[in-house]
Amino acid sequence: MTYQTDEKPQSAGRRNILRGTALAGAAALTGSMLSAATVTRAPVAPPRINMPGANMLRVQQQQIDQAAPVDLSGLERVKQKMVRPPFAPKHEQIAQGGPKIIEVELVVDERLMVVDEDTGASIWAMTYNGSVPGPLIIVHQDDYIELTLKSLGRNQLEHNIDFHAATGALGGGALTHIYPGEETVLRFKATKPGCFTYHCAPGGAMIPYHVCHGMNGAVMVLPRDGLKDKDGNALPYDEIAYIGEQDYYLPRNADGTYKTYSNAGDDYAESLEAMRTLTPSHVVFNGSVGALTGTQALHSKVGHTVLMIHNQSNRDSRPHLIGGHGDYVWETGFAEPPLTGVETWFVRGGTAMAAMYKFEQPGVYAYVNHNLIEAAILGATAHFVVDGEWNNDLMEQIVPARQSEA
Ligand SMILES: [Cu+2]
Repeated sequence: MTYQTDEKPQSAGRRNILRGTALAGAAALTGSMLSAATVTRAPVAPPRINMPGANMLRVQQQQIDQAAPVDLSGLERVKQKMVRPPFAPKHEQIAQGGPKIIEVELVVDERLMVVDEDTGASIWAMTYNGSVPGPLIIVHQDDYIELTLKSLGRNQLEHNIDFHAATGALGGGALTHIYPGEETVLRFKATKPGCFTYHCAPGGAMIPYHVCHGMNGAVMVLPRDGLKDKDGNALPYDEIAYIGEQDYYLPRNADGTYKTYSNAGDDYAESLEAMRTLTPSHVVFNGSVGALTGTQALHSKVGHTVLMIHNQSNRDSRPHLIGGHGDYVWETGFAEPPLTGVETWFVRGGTAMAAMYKFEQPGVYAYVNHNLIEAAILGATAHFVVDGEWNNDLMEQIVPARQSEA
């Protein structure tokens, strides 16, 4: 793959229209967001709470060392090129042939990102391939995912990856710890069909710290014969919208402005203090306020079916497509028939899930977290701009606004 480290940081295109003037009174920071002074980093040692003990890990390592070898030499290998969200990698909806080994590469990149242009809020994000969320991986049930995980030499912290689609060894988290400048390769079999989150999980409080700095993404494991309704009819889609919802807990100064830091990891103590409130400063889609609105809105057309994949690695959410519906919704994987005709669906924190909708009317649709405080004030809004012909049978304005006699 061609991972570029010199891409511009992600930033919001323009204001999210649902937010109105909510932040008009907030102090706007302009110019450099970085302090010019070089700050000496305090050592960041992960607390060892909630970690498996050394003895437990030794036993697991013995089990792994004694395992019988497996021969997968007969399987076809396919490289899957990762692409930036909200886009999906090239894939077949119905598997051709038998199970394959799908090779993917994720590069850990700690980078300064703008969270909200209006306030200057920023974060030293911890990313897979430079984006929040990390790239979407798509395979079919019983395929193998062979991941090369690399960490850029200029990074500061230890990272790994826990795949909820995987079986054993903390989702691979126990086998993928790497330091800056290192790489590791993990293979796992995708035995369960559905959408699954993945996230960094280096241990203890570092787990939520990394996840709340953007280090999460999704894998979609399609049934080999594609998506189906409850009667077994095929449910193909025309496009995928991959939406990663991210809750940030950004430390503030006494005057309410957001703090800035010189290096990844420098915000550790203050971030943990903010995270303990369980009250996010921002809840955004795809890394920043407005990342999927305005010039960066999602596009579709009447008659097109979109599969919306929603990832939330840390917190519950409740997406709603304003003016549309979830024709088919898979909240808990593809093994069960989908819910149908859903108004607002549910994303269990620590989950990726999928909702399918065929657009019937043109115009602008807001895709929101229907905790509307989170949508309109904290940032969780995306827009679909849909081309096509208006259908007066579905909706017609009979009387435009006029002076009432009442
Ligand atoms: Cu990490």
